[in-house]
Amino acid sequence: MAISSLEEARVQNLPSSAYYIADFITKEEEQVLLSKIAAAPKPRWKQLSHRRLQTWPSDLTKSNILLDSPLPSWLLEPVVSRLLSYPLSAADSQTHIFSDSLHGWPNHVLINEYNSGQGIMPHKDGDAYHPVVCTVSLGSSLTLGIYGKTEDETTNTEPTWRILQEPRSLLITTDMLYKDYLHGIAEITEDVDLSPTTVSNWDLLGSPEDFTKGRYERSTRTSLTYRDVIKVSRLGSKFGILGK
Ligand SMILES: O=C(O)CCC(=O)C(=O)O
Repeated sequence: MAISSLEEARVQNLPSSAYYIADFITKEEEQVLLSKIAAAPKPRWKQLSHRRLQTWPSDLTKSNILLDSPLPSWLLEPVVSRLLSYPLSAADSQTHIFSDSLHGWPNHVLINEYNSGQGIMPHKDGDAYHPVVCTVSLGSSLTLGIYGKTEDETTNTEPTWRILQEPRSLLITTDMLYKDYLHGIAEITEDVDLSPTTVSNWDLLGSPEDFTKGRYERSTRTSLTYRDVIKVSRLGSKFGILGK
């Protein structure tokens, strides 16, 4: 989707803020990313009970410190340069989504692979990161659930809102949505009850015709989540911070 500022991609009907850009990358770029991910040495994958995970450039230490190391070029181009090229608003062409983060761009990427039926429990991403997550989806669509609070301030067990993420799309979550709400992916093989009233970003979808039956059968979906880790150690390896 060609946009001149992120404001045009803002997801309405959600706590602030989420932005959704369909066709953020091309099919060819999606294939290159999938082949780079597949080519990573096997020990790069961490098998979790309901998904598998690669962490680039490395895991954080127990104190949430990133040992300084650049992201590989295939994770930077084209995703990061394209991401930073979108102004936040048309009125200010100099300010992008990472302008007020400490390092000014993402320094960390988690790659999650979900087979059909797999997902991730509702959670918050916490304060190790600047409160912006940029997610590029590959391979399959699925819905991300956002969990609101009930009147007695407990978290709902069912998602209050759902964001449909198509392959090649970019989703940015930030502000209150990042800090105050849980997000998760249900462990189901098919997303159902999909419609303009039940999907928050329906108006921004690239291929709404794929969902007109109101259902979508999932296949393997891979996500790349880009974040800026706040604490970075340039001396980490020298002084043995790793593992402490
Ligand atoms: O795969 C996704 O889109 C969500 C991943 C996620 O929730 C996380 O890494 O914290």
